[in-house]
Amino acid sequence: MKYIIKFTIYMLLICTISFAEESQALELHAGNNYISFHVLPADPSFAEIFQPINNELIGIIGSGWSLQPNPLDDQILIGDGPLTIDPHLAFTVVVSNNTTLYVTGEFLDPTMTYELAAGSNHISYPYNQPQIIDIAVPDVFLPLITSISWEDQTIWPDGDFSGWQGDFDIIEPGKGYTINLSESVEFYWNNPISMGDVNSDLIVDVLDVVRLIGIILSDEPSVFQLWAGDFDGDGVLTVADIVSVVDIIIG
Ligand SMILES: [Ca+2]
Ligand SMILES: [Ca+2]
Repeated sequence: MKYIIKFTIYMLLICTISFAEESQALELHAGNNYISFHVLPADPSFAEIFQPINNELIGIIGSGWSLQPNPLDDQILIGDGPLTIDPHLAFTVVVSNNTTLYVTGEFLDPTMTYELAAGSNHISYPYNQPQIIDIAVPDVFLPLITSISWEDQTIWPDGDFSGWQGDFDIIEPGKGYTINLSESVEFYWNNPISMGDVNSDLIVDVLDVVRLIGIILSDEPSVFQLWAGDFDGDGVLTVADIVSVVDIIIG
């Protein structure tokens, strides 16, 4: 009997860990907040995602567009902006009071790249882990970058491109960044997550094995999960991939 209870508790624990969606909490302060998402649902509709903070929402401002709540219908937004969130983009959210926006869904594709133009580009930071700027931006891009800004804080590369100067040292999840470039380039942030780290907490351990089992048993894997777990590169998550993660753990 004792073993049955233990087994049941263990299975419940596994289910709780395995089938939870990813989530992101965005703390917004009254006024303008320059943000981006690293978790999005399969259908990332602006109206649906921002509906929980509709009472505080004044507007969403992107590059050349804006959206506002419809005073007659809190299920929709009005304005000339897009209906869905492009995971590459950052934008400004204007709220009347301090509030927290919770989003559930999946981590973004960790290999995503950005087609950036010469001049100003408003881009997301697609990872749930912060990185110091020297690591977050691969060295190859330093000669092309004039500056990177978040809200009123700005940094720029040293004259000899060996490092950074300015107002911040860390690129953080949930923030939006404006990158100013001298020429167009296909940009990417350094990916801080390693293969096997299916839950993206910077450690490969038994929780990743449990998560992987849960995905195999239940879900269609997300792009992130497939990238993190498909060690044999056959396009599906199977027991062979679990064995590879266990190999990493036991060294
Ligand atoms: Ca992990
Ligand atoms: Ca596989």
